[in-house]
Amino acid sequence: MIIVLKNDVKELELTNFTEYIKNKYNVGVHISHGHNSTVVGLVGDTSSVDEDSIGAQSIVQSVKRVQEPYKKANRKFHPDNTVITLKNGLKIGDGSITVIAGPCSVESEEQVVEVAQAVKNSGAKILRGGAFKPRTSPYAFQGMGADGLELLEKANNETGLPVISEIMAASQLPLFNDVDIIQVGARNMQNFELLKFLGKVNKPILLKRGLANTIEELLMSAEYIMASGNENVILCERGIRTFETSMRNTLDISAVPMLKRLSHLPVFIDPSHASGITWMVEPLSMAAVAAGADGLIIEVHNNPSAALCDGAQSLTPSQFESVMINIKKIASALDKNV
Ligand SMILES: [Mn+2]
Repeated sequence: MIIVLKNDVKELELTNFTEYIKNKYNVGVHISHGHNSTVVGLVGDTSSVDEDSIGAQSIVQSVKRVQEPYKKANRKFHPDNTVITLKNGLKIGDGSITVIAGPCSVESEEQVVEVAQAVKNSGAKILRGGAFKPRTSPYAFQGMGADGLELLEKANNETGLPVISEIMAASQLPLFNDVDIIQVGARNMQNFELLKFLGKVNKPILLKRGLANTIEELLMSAEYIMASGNENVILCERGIRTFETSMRNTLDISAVPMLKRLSHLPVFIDPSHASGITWMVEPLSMAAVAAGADGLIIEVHNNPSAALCDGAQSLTPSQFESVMINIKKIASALDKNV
C-alpha cells in the first residue's frame, strides 16, 4: 500500500503518522522524499489496514493498494530514480551511461592490468573480472578464486577503476573487501539465502536476470536484497533462453523500458552474454542505450582467442573503443553523457 502525503507536511507530523501506522497495523514503513511528493510505502501484511481511516487523516493526499508483490523495488514506493554512489564518487543511475568492461575471468596480472588500462582509456568507468566462475561444466576453468580478486585489486591500484566481481557463496564475502560492486550471476538469481545475506552487506549489488526468469521474478529477487536492508541494487538483463539458437541467448531489450517503468533501480544490459558473439556486442550496446539503459557490462580481453572463458564474445580493446565511440553518438542524441 502506498500513501501519498500532502506537500506541506512537517517532519514531526510525518514521524507521528508513521509511528501510529507501524504500531496500529504491525507493518513496515518505507519513506521516500521525492521531488514532487513524499510517499509512505507500507511493507508486510497490509490486509488489515483500513484505507478509509488513513485517507481521512489531514496530512494524507491519497492511498492506493499496490498489486505487485515487490514493494521496495517498486517505482510506486520510490518515484525518483535510485542513484548509487561508489566510494570514488562515481554515480550510477544519475542519467548518465556507466560502462563496465573487462575480462570474463581474471587470468594473470598482465592480462587484467593491460585490459583495465585499455578500457579506461576508452571511457569505461568500472572494471569487471571474474574470480569465481559458475561454469556449466565442472571440468571447465573455474576461475582463480582469491588470487583473482587480489589481481583485480592490483588493477584498481594501477588504474583507479572501481571493480566488480561475482560472488557464488556467502562464505566468499571476506575475500570481497576490496570489491566495489558485488555481482550475483544469472544462475544465482534465485539463490534466496545468498540474496538475503547480501541484503546485510554494505556494497551495491549487480543482480543479473536468470536465463529463464520473468521480469517480475527478477524484481522479487531484488526485493529479497532490499527487504534485508540493502537498497543499492542494479538490475541487469543478460539475455534469456528462447527457441532461437543462432545466438547464445536472446537479448530482451524490452526489459529495459519495462524495468524502468516498474522500478526505480538502475538497469544495465550485458550484450556479451546476451549474444555470445563478438560482432553483435556493438549493435546491442547501441540498442541498449537507445532503449534507456543506465549502463552496460561488456567483456573485453587483450587476446580473446586465448581467453580461458568466453573468448568468442570478448572484444579486443580496439573493438571496445569502437563500441564506446558509437554508444556516445546514441547517448548524445539523448542528451546523456557516457
Ligand atoms: Mn563471461
